Amino acid sequence: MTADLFADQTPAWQEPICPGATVLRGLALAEAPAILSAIEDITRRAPFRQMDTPGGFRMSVAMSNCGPLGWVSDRQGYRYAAWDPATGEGWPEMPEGLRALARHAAASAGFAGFAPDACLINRYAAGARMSLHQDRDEQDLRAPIVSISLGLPALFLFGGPTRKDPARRIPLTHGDVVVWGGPARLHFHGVAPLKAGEHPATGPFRINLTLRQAN
Ligand code: MD6
Ligand code: FE
Repeated sequence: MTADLFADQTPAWQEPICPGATVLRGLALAEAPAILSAIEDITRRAPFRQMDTPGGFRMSVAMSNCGPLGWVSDRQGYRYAAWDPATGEGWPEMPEGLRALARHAAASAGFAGFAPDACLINRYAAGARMSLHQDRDEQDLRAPIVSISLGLPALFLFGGPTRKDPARRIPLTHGDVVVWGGPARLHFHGVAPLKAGEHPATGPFRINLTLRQAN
């Protein structure tokens, strides 16, 4: 056998969800300890907080950000902001290793040249969930989103271009990365309520980072 026989095949650790969306199993595993330690520094300066939706609900997921821009939500709406509304300070810097990992993940999934300027950090405790939504607050929808899962496992709900499209349930575990773009960029997605548990790296939490090119 020669390697050429497999040249057009996707490696087993890359699982296509649909055109434009791919799970990269374990791609962040080696860097998970460094990422988690960076998140401790980041969230000392920009603490996790539960934001309010424009509709007046408090989100069950606690959030922070790093990078030039951060995603925020309040009664006024969803947007990207250069300052943390909780502290009035700029968001902590995006770690170079995280930026490089996201760029590598995007390229592996077919999106070369990804240059994230925002990283949303989500922390799920038992019962926390994210209802089906589209990511559409970014300027240039040609850029993909790179999503890194750490800690407790979760069920990622992946639908289609309209809210009523049936959603697939994709288990994501520690170190998995999802890349989302092209024809899937505006597909509805969410996260099922987190099951209680204990993970050696994150204790009772799931941490998800989504890196975006927001501006
Ligand atoms: C989460 N993720 O996994 C929430 N959005 O905690 C997202 O909302 C998301 O994982 C766009 C692309 C990938 C994602
Ligand atoms: Fe999203």
